Amino acid sequence: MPLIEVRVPDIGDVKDAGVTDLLVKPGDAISANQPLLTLESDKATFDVPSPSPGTVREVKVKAGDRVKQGSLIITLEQPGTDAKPAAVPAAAAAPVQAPPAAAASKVPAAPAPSAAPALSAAPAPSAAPALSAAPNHSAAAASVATAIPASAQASRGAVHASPSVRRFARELGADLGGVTGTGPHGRILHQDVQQFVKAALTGTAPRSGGGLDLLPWPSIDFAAFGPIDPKPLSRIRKLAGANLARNWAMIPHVTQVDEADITDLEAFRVQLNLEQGEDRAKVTLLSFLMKASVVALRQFPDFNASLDGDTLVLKRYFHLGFAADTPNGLVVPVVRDVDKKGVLDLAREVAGLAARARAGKLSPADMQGGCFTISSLGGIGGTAFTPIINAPEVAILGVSRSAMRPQWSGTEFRPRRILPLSLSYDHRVIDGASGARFTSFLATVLADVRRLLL
Ligand code: CAO
Repeated sequence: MPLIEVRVPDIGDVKDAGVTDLLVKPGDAISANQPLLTLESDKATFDVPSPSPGTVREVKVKAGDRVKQGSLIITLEQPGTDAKPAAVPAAAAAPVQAPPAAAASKVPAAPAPSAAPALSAAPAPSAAPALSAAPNHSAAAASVATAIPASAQASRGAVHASPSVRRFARELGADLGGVTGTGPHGRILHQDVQQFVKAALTGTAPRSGGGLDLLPWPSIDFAAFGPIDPKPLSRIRKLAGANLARNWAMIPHVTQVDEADITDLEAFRVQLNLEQGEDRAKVTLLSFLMKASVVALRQFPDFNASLDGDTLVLKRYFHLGFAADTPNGLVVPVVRDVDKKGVLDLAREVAGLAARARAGKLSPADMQGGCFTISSLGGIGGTAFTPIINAPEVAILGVSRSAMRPQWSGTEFRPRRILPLSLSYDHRVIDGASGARFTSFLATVLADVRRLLL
């Protein structure tokens, strides 16, 4: 039987990742593309699939190990004649989850991993930038995380806990540095984390006085009021929720609303679509919004930036994320170099990325390197909303449904198509006046497509 060595494939700009779950063991007969293990970095969680069918001979990693591209995962016996082990990277990693923070990174875009057989049943919601309500866990997490003084957390040193306990603590936002382990040799157990969270939520844990000092999350027996159906949050939603809660709590954001007259733009877009051939993707407003956003980002460079401590990192590239609704939650694919692409190219790329997002086939690289995000709910409805900034970006543009409205021209009311804009921005970086100037400028660009050329 030929023996192959299966190694961690190209995982984009993720330097190393922890093994959270081993999904196979020696002796298992596995099929091509079957997930072998789950890796988790600070940006994403991935299943690493098998490149081919066979029988697992040895598993070379264990839960809790750190691995990087090229690390040996398993040896695999393949049907056939005897041969020396050959090294084979696993099939491209299939993202299970990439938190919002993954959508923009300080590191320039990594090359996309080779075409990924789609393995994970779940698509890769990298972000839910505009959700306005954080899941319960995340809200609880904020309380827990702030209940323990940072100095106390730092002084604890290395903690002893199994990966499942570490994951449990992460999901609850509990810092293990503050948990007292009651297991052998001070090992932290599940119940220790539960106890820690309870203490934090009931206000009996030590406090620094500098935290959010929130009320404990209400604990209610809902079944006492009627029949209920408990539905556990998916792992994706819990991780994305934790990122949303952090972004919501840590970024002092303001949402500026405005309106753009897109009557002429819409006429041009409809005309373009009438002319389009079979091979061309339908041009939606989103492509124009991307182009217009680049014009505005050039005009207001502080919006095309990230905060790094006390430094504002201004970016000279224009990679734009867009929130895409998928059956398993939101993802934010990133279109690179929007400034260098035409509206038709963008339409094709957005359609391709959105289709892959819905099929769960986005790679980590597809969701990295973003500078600014557009969350368009225009196809669905609404008049305004408050998008949550996709950290470490400093602004996000929310777009609601356009509608025909009477506009006063000075002498008469005229029917015009009006598009509502909702821009959330980080007030540490952007002043209110700049926020209003940005949306006003954007509205001017959208009102006259010729300005896209400038
Ligand atoms: N006003 C009115 N109609 C709009 C519109 C707007 N602002 N934006 C899009 N539409 C129309 C489109 O023209 C299209 O109409 P037709 O089918 O008649 O041509 C229809 O709505 C559907 O468009 P679409 O959604 O297929 O295409 P899109 O390029 O506008 O959007 C994508 C692509 C991937 C962004 C979108 O499908 C999607 O997933 N949107 C949801 C994003 C989301 O959930 N954001 C919230 C995130 S935070 O909670």
